[in-house]
Amino acid sequence: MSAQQKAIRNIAIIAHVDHGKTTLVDSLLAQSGIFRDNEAVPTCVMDSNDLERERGITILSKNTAVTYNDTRINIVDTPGHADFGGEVERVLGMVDGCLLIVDANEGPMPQTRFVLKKALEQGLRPIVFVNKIDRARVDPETAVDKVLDLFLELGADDDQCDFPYLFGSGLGGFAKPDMKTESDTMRPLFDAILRHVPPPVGDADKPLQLQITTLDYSDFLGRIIIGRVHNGVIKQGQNAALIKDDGSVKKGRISKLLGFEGLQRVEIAEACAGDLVAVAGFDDVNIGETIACPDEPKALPLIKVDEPTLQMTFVVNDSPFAGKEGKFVTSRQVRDRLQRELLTNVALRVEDTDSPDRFAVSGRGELHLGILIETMRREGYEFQVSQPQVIFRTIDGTPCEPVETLVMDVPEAAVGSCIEKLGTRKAEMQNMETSADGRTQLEFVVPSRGLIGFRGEFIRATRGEGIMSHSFFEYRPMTGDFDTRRNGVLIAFEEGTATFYALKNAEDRGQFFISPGTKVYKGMIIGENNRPQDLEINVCKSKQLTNMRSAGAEELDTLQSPVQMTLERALEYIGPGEMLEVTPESIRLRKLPAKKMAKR
Ligand SMILES: Nc1nc2c(ncn2[C@@H]2O[C@H](COP(=O)(O)OP(=O)(O)OP(=O)(O)O)[C@@H](O)[C@H]2O)c(=O)[nH]1
Ligand SMILES: [Mg+2]
Repeated sequence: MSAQQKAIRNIAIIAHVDHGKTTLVDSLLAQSGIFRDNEAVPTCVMDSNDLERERGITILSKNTAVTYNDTRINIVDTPGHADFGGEVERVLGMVDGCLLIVDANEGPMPQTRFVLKKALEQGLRPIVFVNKIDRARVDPETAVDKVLDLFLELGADDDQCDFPYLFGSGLGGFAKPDMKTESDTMRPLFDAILRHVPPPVGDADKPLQLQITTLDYSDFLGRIIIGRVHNGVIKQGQNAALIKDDGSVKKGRISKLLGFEGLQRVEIAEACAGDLVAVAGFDDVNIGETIACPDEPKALPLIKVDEPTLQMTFVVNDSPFAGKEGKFVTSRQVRDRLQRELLTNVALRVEDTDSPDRFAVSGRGELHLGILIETMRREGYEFQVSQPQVIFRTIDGTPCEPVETLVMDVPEAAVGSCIEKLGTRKAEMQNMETSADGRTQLEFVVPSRGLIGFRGEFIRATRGEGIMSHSFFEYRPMTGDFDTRRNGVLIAFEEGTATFYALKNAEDRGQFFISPGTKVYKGMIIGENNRPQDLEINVCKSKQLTNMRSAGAEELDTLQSPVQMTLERALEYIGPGEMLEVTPESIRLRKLPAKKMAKR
C-alpha cells in the first residue's frame, strides 16, 4: 500500500431518516477547520438544493472531505428516506467503512435495518454512533443493545458484531466513548474513524479502473461522473476508455479531474487507487460502468440499480383551466424535461406510451416521484399525473408485488383501530411492544398497495399523535384483492367561483378542499363526501337566488376551514379515474369524464 493510500479513509454516513446524518457532517466539517473561525456554519450545509433545505431531508448523496491528523477523510452523506435506499446501496460500494447513526431515543428503525443489511453485505464493519444524546429522556445504552440485536438478526459475523460504538450529538458537536466521559468535541469520532476504517485497498500500479457510482450534471462541465478509483492512477487530461454496460468500449479524455475538499470540488492533477473523485469528459454514461486505461480496458463488475416499484402517468394538462398558469405546458416540453431528469435521476424510468401526450414515469416511491413533480412545477411546468400504481413483477412464473416493512409508534388508545385498518390492507403483524408510558410500537409487513393512501387514515386514527415509517422490503407473491376505497368525492357542478353561501349550504355534505373565492370548473374535485358515492354539487350559487335569511346573518357564520391539499396529500388521496393537475400555482384534483376514464 502506498503512503498516499495510507493517508486516506473513505466512509459513508448511513441511518434511518432524520437520525441526524447531515447535521453530524456539519460538525465534522466545522471542527476540521473548513470554516474560518468567524464564519458561521450553516445548518445541514450538505443539503444544498432548494427542496432539500426546505424539507430538511437529504435527497441525493453527497461527497465531502475533511483532513484530520494529515489523513484525508472522504465522507459521503446519504439520504435516509426509504425511497432513496438504492442510492445508499451504491454509495456503500465505494467506501471502506461506514458510520451507522442511531437516534438514542428511537433506536433502530426500518431504514436502519435496510442500510445496515446493505453495509454488512458489502463486508463493511460499521462504527455505530448513538446520536442526539443531548435530548431529555434518552436511553442510549438500550439503543446500543437494540443495535446489537439487529446485527445478530441480520447475520453479522463475530467481527462485525463486535462493532465500535460512540455516543454523542451531531448538533452539540461532541462524541464520547461512553456515557460517563465528558467531551465537547468530535475528536473521539475522528479518532475512531482513523482507527477502525481501513485505508482503501487497490493497486496504484495496475491499469486504471474507476467505477461510476453517482451522476451529476453542470451547465458548465456537462456530465459529471463521481466514483472511486479502484486501481491505477487517474490524471487530468489523460486519454481513457469508457466500458459500457454492454461491454462496448468508447475512447475519450478526462477533461477535468476534481477532488473533494470541504464543500468544494477542486481541480487536481491526479488521484490514485482508493480515492474518490469527480470526472468530466464522458457524456453518455451509466451507473456501474468503468472508466479504464485505454490500452488495457478491463471492466469492474456492474452495480445493479434498484428497479422502480411505483408508476404514474404524466399527462399534458387538458383540464378546462389548462395553460393558464404554467410556462411549459406542451407535450414536447414535458417530454424533454423528463428526458433531462434521466441524466442524473438514476432510479427513474420514463417511457413513451401510445399517446404522445402521456408518459409512463416510474420511480422508487411516492416521495421520489413527488419530488420530481414539485421540482418541475417550480420550474414553471404544468401537467397532470394519474394515481400512482404499484409495479407488479413476475418472478419465476409467479406474479409478485412489492411489500414493505412498516413500523409505527402510536398511543395505546389507537392500537386497535390501527391493527384493524391494516388488517383490511393485508398487513401481517410481526411485533408489538408497549412501553411504560403507554406508547406502543407495532411492526408489520404490508403490501405497498396497502400503503397507498394509508397515511391519511393513520393520522386520523391516531389524532396526529402517531409516527409511522415504512421502507421497501422485497417482492412477494401477490396477496388477494382488497378494498382501500375511500369515501366518495364532492365534485363541482359548473364553472365559476365558489361562494361562501353555497359552501355553507353544503357544509354538512363532507369536508371541502377549497374556500370561498376559489375558481372551479365542472368535474373539479372540491371535497370529500361523507358517503361512499361521488356527489356533484353547485358551489357557485350566490345568495340572492334563493336567499331566505336576513342580510347580515352570513357574517356571523363561519365555515369549517378546508383541508389544504398539498402535493403529497393529493398524491395519496387521488383515486382511479381521477387526475391531479399540477401547475406552478395550483394543485387541483379532477374527475375524468366517464368516456376519457375508459381510455386511461
Ligand atoms: N437534539 C438534537 N437534534 C438533532 C441532532 N442531530 C440532528 N438533530 C435534528 O434532527 C433533525 C434531522 O437532522 P438531519 O441532520 O437533517 O438528519 P438526516 O439524517 O440527515 O436526515 P435525512 O438526510 O433526511 O435522512 C434536524 O431537525 C436536526 O436539527 C442532535 O444531536 N441533537
Ligand atoms: Mg440528511
